[in-house]
Amino acid sequence: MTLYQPFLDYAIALLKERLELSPYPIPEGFERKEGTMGKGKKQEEVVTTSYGFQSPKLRQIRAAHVRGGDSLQVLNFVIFPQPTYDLPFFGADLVTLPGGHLIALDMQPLFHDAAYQQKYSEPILPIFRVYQQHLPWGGDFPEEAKPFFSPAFLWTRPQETEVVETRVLEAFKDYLQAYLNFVEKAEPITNTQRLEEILQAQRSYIHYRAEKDPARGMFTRLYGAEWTEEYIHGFLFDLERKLN
Ligand code: DBV
Repeated sequence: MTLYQPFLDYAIALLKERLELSPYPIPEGFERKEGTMGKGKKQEEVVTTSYGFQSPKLRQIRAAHVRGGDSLQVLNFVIFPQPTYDLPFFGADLVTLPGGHLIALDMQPLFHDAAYQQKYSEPILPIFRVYQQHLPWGGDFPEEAKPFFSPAFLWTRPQETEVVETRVLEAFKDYLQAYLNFVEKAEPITNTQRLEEILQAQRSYIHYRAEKDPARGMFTRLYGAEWTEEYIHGFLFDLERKLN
């Protein structure tokens, strides 16, 4: 069992229980990829597996799971709603590197006005506050990424693996449940101007994430530039291509 497997198992089970789930296509060659990291005795097999689902309100639910031994584990799990809803993105970036753990968990907002925050951030703040007591702010992160996070952004760098296995897992479960409550309640947007704004906000989020993907370096070293760019634009952040 690897560190983030219980997160993935929980998420898939909960999604199946609460949504009308169907598969989301994973382009050929990206379901599973193997490579090696390091040299000599320190060489380590690294396996990346991908998961994709969709539901009537959620355009793409996808996960990338990287397993490369105790000092390289990643679960990047994102939900992209249909752009006919004003729902935020569910974003989890759970990363373990030789230097330690790095946890980002949020309902990433499309807008920052008071009404939007009241609808999609305030209900999460009580959960956020509970976990924040034990999962302190993780410090510096890219200034230009700030517009993409909500006031309930849980950003932390736990020292202990046990904290990831317990509190971070609990936080992940609570955030995902709360997100699915939003999904359940969401009504389609009909105002054409609002629909245009939603699409614009989705595009700019996905463009940013594809452009600045912090995993680009790691994937390029493991699997080469061609595979990596195709994985990023053809699966991880694929909205632009799907609109064409
Ligand atoms: N991050 C991804 C995807 C990953 C992934 C698709 C499949 O968006 C992994 C893999 N994140 C990943 C890795 C690292 C980080 C770091 C491997 C470590 C990079 C390194 O140190 O070599 C949140 N993720 C980070 C960082 C932040 C985030 C702030 C550290 C700072 C940095 O290196 O940029 N999640 C990340 C982010 C957004 C988000 C910037 C923006 C909207 O949702």
